[in-house]
Amino acid sequence: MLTVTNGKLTDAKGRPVVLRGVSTHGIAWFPQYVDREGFDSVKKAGGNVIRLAMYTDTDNGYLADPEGNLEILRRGLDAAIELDMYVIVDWHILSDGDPLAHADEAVGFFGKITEEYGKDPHIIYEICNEPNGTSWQNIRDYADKVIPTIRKKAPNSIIIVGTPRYSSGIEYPMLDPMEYDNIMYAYHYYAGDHAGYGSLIAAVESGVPVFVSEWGIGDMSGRDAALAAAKDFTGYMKANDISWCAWSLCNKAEPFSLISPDCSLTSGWSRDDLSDAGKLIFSEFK
Ligand code: IDC
Repeated sequence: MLTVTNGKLTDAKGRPVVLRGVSTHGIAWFPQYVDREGFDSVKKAGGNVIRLAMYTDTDNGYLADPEGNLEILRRGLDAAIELDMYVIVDWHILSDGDPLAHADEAVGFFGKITEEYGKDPHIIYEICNEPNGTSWQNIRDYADKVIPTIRKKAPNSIIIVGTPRYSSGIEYPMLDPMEYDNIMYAYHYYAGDHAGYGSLIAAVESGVPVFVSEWGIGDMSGRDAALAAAKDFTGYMKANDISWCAWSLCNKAEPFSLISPDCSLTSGWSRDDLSDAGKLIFSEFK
């Protein structure tokens, strides 16, 4: 069972624990990667956490197809549990920038999932991927609805709370933290696209519990610069015991994908099957 001690993720005895792994792409769009064998390949490479990104208000996300999404989500949870990996249930808001917009549905969803899985120590709850165009107060109000719901059946599980500006606003919880135990705040970063991570450094130095639940390797500044920025970022996280998941485990032709677009394998990848982002990220798990 994980816990948060003095701003760090730790085991029950207070020893630091670092999780490193991958985020799926949207589970409804790339369900073939929600796969026990694929997760096992991540584990064999040294990864110990999988994030299941379940979009809410985008295309065939949860709001449009709750049962279809739940089925894929449960498959992913069961696979990760069987492999003894940690697994993040990600309520992936994005186009619905204000988490309050679908707070009732979120309460229903987290109530159901914790009813089914609340006792399992592998599960981490991420309650709002990337709030945007909204305030810290709204995120707080949302958290006050969803966290008590989760706590009924998962009293001590780790809960990750998204921050303003697409989970880059880590200064908000630094200045105005929430009053719950065992919560962490999300910081998201796209190497090569975002200009540094100074606010993360400031937050970590002041003891804010941060989970980098999503980061990726972009290409706005060119490939070499992005890969160099990624290497620097993993080095910083390693030195500071920060847990992370990389976006994303799929072969979609976009810069962050970890699998090469011409590889259709969903597990058992060789190094050549990985994209340049994938090669870097798979070598940083250990
Ligand atoms: C992107 C996917 C892309 C998809 C889009 C949908 O990579 O294929 O079309 O979402 O809106 C985030 C988000 C994450 C994004 C990702 C890359 O959490 O959903 O995925 N990103 O743009 N924040 C920063 C970058």
